Amino acid sequence: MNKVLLFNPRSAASKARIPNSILNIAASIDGLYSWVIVDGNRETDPWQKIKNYLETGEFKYFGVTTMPGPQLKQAIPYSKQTREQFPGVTIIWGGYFPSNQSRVVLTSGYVDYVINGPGDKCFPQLLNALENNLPIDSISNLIYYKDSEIIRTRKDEIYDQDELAPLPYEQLNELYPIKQYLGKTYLGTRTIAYHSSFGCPFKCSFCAVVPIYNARWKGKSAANIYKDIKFLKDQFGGNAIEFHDNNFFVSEKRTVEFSKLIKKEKMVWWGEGRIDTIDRYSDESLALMRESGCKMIFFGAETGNDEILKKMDKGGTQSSQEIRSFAARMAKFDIIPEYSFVLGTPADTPEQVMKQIDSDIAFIKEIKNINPRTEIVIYVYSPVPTEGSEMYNKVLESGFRFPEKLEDWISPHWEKFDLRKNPLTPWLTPEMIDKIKDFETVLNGYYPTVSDTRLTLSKRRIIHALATLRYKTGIYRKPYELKALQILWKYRQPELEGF
Ligand code: B12
Ligand code: SF4
Repeated sequence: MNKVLLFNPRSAASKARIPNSILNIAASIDGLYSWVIVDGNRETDPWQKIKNYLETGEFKYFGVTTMPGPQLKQAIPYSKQTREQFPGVTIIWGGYFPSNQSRVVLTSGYVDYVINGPGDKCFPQLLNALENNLPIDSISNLIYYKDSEIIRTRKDEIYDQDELAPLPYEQLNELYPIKQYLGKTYLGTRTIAYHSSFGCPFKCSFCAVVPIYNARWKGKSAANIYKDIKFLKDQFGGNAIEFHDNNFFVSEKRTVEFSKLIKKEKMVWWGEGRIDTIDRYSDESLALMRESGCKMIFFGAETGNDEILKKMDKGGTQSSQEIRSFAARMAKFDIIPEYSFVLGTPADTPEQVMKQIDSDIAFIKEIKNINPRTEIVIYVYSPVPTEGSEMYNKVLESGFRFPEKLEDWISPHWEKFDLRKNPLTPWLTPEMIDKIKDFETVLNGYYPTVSDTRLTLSKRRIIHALATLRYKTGIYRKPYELKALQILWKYRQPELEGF
């Protein structure tokens, strides 16, 4: 039987996390096919390792997961080299990038199939069809080229998460000791990365989750999450959890059940949620969550402008007023709200864009006044192709286009665009980007993030004092003195590196 080589390209400069995307895919074929994982986060020369495996002649399938950004820097050249040096190997890509950018991926000539969204059923079915020369057009969640036409097969509903195969942690541990995946973070000394649900019930117009899951969400039961976490705690010493779900908190019932189970384990945990969803939780639920170890929650606050919130199609009830009052409510329960904002959204005139940036800066400062422990994460708006939305049409009208060749995604300026740090969006002038960045530097100086465990109290005091005048007077321009300190102290940015 032909073997399967699964590859997780490097995604983080340090702190490798459990590679959940590729591990889920390994689970889907475990017991059916022999597989190995090459984790780019754990290899100094992943290509050499891939090549060694392929040279055995035993591997016929090369499966690659990739999100936009730095993972493409290995996904693209290694797939290309595989095609050139091992033309008999079938190359299959999955994950957020190929699902949302399938055309550019398939026209590269070195990716044969794209898995569109969850691969749990589609991947084993595709391998079975290829192994046995069966037709593939009835397999769901697949995108491929046929007679110079892109074929997208039907999309399955999200699967019942409790019915999926268990994650093969033990096999992973043989390839890469799991202990080394449990890194030191703000949450604990051995932090587990766990993904407990797929999709999201909302349809924000800028979000890459929407085209894939179309406002659907399904989560594992609290009992099953607990079972995995307990295993990772007992076997490998995990003592904190970061949930990587797009929206962990959709079901209050599930959150409460999980909190009750995890409480006795004394583990600190973190996840991503919606302000309006969690604001509907009862006081008892919030108190229980905190008691059970929930120390911080990440929220997409996005902006203080109600008009723009509407355009972003946040759905639900999120308003600027709720963003404010919720920051205060979280303080009562001692849960740190980590609010992310998206600055630089398109508008009709440059003056309006700039005015909006100014008003978001003022809003962020207001939130900090209401609850100074609120952690602020700032992104510069960069569009994802959620076709048909008002925002997306505006982006196209402004002349914006995505790259047409796969390799262009790893050119230096597009890479920055992926990181949402320096988008090539026509409505943003360098002056606007500078204003956002300079404010971010001053804000991070005045309120250093608690999630940077390397920043000592004295360093915090020094940078806070240095930033005070700028923060209070609103003179953010060219804060070189703060930038120098941040570089010197390797100030970390949660938006790029996670915890
Ligand atoms: C963890 C994570 C990170 C970590 C990476 C950790 C690691 N693995 O080492 C860090 C913090 C470094 C990171 C950074 C970034 N990330 Co990130 N990240 C995630 C997150 C939260 C979880 C990924 C995960 O493990 N999912 C769990 C698995 C099980 O789900 P999955 O990946 O969807 O896999 C399923 C299918 O997609 C498919 N599949 C996936 N891969 C493959 C491969 C094969 C062969 C097959 C057959 C199928 C298949 O089958 C799987 C099982 O059903 C996702 C959001 C999310 N909830 O998924 C964002 C997400 C993928 N990240 C995103 C982005 C944009 C980034 C950044 C580029 C920018 C940023 N500021 O966030 C940076 C830079 C990336 C980099 N350095 O390369 C976006 C992608 C959006 C888009 N436009 O496509 C997401 C969706 C977050 C979001 N909602 O905006 N990220
Ligand atoms: S709530 Fe979050 S995950 Fe859900 S659609 Fe909006 S941005 Fe995406």
